[in-house]
Amino acid sequence: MSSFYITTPIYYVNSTPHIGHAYTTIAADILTRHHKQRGEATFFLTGTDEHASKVYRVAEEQGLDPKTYVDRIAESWKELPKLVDADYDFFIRTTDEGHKRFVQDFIQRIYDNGHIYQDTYAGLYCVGCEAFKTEAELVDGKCPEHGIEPEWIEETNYFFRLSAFQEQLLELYDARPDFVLPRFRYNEARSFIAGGLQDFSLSRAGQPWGVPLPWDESQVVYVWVDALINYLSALTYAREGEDLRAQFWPEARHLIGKDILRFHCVFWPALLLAAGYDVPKQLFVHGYLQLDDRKISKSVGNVIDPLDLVSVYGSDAVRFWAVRAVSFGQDGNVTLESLHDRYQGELANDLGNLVSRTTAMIARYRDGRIPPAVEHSSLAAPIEAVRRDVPAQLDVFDLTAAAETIWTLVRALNKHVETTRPWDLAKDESRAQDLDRVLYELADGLRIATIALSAFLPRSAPEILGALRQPLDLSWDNVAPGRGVQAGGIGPAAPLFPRVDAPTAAA
Ligand code: ME8
Repeated sequence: MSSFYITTPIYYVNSTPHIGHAYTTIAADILTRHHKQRGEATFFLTGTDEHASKVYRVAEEQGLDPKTYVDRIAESWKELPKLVDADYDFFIRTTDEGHKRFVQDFIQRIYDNGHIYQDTYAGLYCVGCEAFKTEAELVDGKCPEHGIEPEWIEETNYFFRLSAFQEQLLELYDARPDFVLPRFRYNEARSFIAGGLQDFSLSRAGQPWGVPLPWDESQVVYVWVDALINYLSALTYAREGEDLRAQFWPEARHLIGKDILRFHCVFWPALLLAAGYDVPKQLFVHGYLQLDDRKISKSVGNVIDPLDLVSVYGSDAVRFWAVRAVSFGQDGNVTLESLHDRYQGELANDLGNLVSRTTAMIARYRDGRIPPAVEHSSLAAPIEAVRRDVPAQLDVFDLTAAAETIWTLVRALNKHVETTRPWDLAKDESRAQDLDRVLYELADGLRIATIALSAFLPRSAPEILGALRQPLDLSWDNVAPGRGVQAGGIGPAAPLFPRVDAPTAAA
């Protein structure tokens, strides 16, 4: 059985989640559900990054000791996946004992392998990025990502010999052209490596919050190193008494936003090589959700709370909109109007009405029983496209294209209703067979579209299958024509996506 291990970034807990965080979590969940449908053993990891200086500072500002603070706020981060129906397998917190132990072991290995040395460093540190910045990276003296002035830091630290890994990383990139997707991100990472790599400080002195270095407890592990290791540490303690590394490493696919490309595409593989581990299978770097061309972020102050959207439109609609509003991988502007329009136009009208019409016609014209299967469905082409293309598109993380492939089938089904006009066929007894055929094609086509959509719409899909009295077997093998069960007892389905009045409802 093949294995599929996917991760989201572990999010900083210096504030609460916004729609940008939900975005990555939703994408990871859709991919996991889809791979599960293909019969693969899946593992979906998400969690929180708790040892950042900025987390420590927020705790201080609130007059709390950091552990009390992170324990409290971690709860609202655990709500995020639940809110969007992301069915993760493990929620890692970097303050977990199992994680801290593993981090120490991991960097001890790098130390023992001779890739760490002591040096003094002075430079500008952006607490937003939790990284040192060069003058060239600043705009008007500020970090362009966070709009804040970096602080001058001068410390004697332990350094990781990243520069020594340049050749090995280039070889890796050359040998594996799909190591990083999309291609333009691969190129970005590769040219960063080719441009020369600087050693970086792997520890911080004088900061009490973090994982102590095993060989010098006066320093803590640099938060980014601590955080990256989560992808491996989780596998060692997520399931008591089991080491999931045997099954899931190096099968990992890391899903990240473009803000953290270098850490993941350059630092992380180098750290793994230094510690004697295999590098992950693949990284996918997506773009930013923006409002008026500005990244949605806490520091810009233009956040959208996913809770507001889910409470009005439901989690399926938010998930669907997330993959359809912006081509996955690119940056894109999102608006509440676009969510409203997709909800109304695509979910309520295209899909919701199709379910209502199909079930109502089967109820009225055939006493609630799906007619016998037909040999060659008129919808064979769009069905075959779903069966063949959706897995291929999701293999390259093209969630937007996969959703569009399925929607082409949904639209074809609606068109089939309009062109065959079952209500006219029903008036003519001599056309009973034609009506049987159309009703079967609609029910079976809708069943197929629903199974394919179940990764995107995990709440609605079982409802649709239920309305069609079909078994709740989401296996991808069932995405094939003619497998519909000739079920009876079908009545007109209740509306799946009830009317929502104004897009401002969630503002
Ligand atoms: O960087 N559009 O955590 P973080 C799309 N702790 N995605 C967005 C987004 C937006 N506007 N805003 C946030 C960290 N994201 C580190 C990660 S991993 C070892 C450590 C998503 O809380 C996107 O996935 O700043 C981005 O990479 C991530 O949230 C950053 O989350």
